Amino acid sequence: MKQKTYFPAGFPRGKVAYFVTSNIHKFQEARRVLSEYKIATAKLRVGAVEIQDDNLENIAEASVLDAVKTCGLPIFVEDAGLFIEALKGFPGPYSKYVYNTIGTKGILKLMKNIEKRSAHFQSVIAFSSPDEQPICFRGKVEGKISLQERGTSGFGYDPIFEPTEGDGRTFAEMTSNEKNGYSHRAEALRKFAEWYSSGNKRIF
Ligand code: ITT
Repeated sequence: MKQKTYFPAGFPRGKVAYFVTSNIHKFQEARRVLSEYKIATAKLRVGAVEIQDDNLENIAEASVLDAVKTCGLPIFVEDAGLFIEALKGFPGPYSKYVYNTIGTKGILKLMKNIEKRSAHFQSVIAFSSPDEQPICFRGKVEGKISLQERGTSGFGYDPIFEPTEGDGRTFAEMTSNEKNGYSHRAEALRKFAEWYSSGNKRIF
């Protein structure tokens, strides 16, 4: 006799990817992009180490390995940073600390009288499971630091970042869908989604 499977109400059916993050904005961006590939995203909040390193990939790999140990599930994490050319890549891997301390206003002060305003965001997604080594997917978006904060959507440095391929608006002046058309995170997520849905892994 065929066995019936019952799902609790609201339980996502089909392909699910578990995203360990404390950042609701990152989760919402991921949910939209992964849904283009018919993958549902579940947010897990698991304390994971965030080591200090100059390299986003090392940070993402260390965090995914630590989180897998705690939750015993196939999961992914994402580490992102803003790299400003005139500041030799600052804040880069220290983006969260810098955002929480001097914030976007502090960055604009550091950039006062600096004409060369090129910058880019980088994103690294690291996926792992209890019996698999981490695999990483990268994304990058070029742009520049605006002269002042503009816009109210998004999060973090969005009000001061204008993507080069856009129309001059900052990420914070775009809808989430528009940001996903250019962003570092969406690029890394799309690479991850291609791999995840192509049968390279067990799918729950
Ligand atoms: P996790 O729990 O997923 O680690 P987080 O907020 O710590 O979330 P990151 O370490 O990846 O995220 O990012 C560091 C900071 O960089 C983040 O707090 C933001 O201030 C900024 N940042 C990252 N991605 C951004 C984006 O798409 N737009 C604007 N700012 C961003």
